[in-house]
Amino acid sequence: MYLARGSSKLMLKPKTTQEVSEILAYCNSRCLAVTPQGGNTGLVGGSVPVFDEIVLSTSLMNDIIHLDKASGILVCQAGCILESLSTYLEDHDLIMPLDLGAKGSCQIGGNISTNAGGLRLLRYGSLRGNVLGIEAVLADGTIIDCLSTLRKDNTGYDLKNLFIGSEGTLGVVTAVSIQCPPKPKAVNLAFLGCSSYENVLATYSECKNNCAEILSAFEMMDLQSMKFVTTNLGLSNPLGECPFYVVVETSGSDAQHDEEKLNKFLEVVMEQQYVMDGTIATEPSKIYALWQLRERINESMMKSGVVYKYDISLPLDVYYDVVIETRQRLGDNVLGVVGYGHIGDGNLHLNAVAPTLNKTVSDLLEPFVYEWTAKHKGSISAEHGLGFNKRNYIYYSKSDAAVELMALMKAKMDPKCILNPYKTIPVCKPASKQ
Ligand code: 2HG
Ligand code: ZN
Repeated sequence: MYLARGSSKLMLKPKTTQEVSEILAYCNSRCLAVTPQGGNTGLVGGSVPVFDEIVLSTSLMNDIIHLDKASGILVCQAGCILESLSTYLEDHDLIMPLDLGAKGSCQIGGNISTNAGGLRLLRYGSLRGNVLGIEAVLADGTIIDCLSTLRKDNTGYDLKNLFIGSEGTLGVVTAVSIQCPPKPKAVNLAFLGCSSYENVLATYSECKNNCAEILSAFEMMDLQSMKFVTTNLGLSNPLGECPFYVVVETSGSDAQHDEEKLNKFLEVVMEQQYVMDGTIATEPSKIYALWQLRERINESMMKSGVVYKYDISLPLDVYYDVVIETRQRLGDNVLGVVGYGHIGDGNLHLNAVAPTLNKTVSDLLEPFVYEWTAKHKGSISAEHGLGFNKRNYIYYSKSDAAVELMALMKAKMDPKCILNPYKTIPVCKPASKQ
């Protein structure tokens, strides 16, 4: 559901950090609001100019600055497209520590500004661990050079973490240094069908028992998700109809060793009847085709109308209950309620699909989903951020004191509130509009 539609009249496309600095210094002096924009692939309206904000696009800032092949540390400008970085690194036997469905157009600066999660977080951890340094420009044009390429640096406050995940509200990320893991020599994928959510969890436990050190992704999608990708995108389901599907990816350095481990795991889960059907892929084209089923769920639902999107973290024992309850609550008011996500990270994508925007549906969903999530000690935004659409719900996941401290930091770093106003922090207006 896209609640944020932009109406900016001006987009600036700087090429250098110096140009970003000059733009912001000017805008700050004139109280002109600015919305930083990368690939504009976010799902919470974080890169949308809500009123007449000037769009500051990083799309021309796409130079690779340096790669240290021995350490795998890459330094590049913020506008590099994630997939282009992956392609570049592959030639050096390295990979990016993150991978997302939007890789073809999202930019690394946007990934960092939103602390994007994605499909590899289970293996490599969040960007907060992989990003070693950041260069950012503050609202008044000051350039903060924290572009360290060191794995260890305990001097003072870790300022780079202020810019990671703050959605361009504290500064514009202009360059980044990131630790890139070696490219795995062997990748295997198992696409499995389970008869119940309990069996999905049992499969996950067995997978960790048997494949822990080679496990690179463990994703879940329910039958409703499968129906959307097959019906709306024409993708084919390699298995029979199962209530749940899981994607298990292993990445290692020894094909034979990895296959043995995966086979052992599959033997156990089939024998225990945790898994009712499955297929394995080692061929890159088959792996790609199977990943499409999971990666394109978001796109498939949009073809049916309006999608009400929730991206929540939950303890695994209640992870899928919210889908069942939401489905019961919405009944025939919607075309479907879909649950899928990065189950290995406790991150569920709960989506409700309706033919058009509908107040009855919105009222049934909110605050229900947020209250449910808070009651079960989850987060109302696991990986997509708050942006414009979710900023007012921050209180379901953070205390008043924490939000107050965030607002103080925002006020200190951007006193005129020119940087990405109306995003992340509840009620944040540019000085010119107050
Ligand atoms: C994914 O994991 C993305 O596919 C999109 O984060 C999630 O559609 C969504 O809500
Ligand atoms: Zn996701």
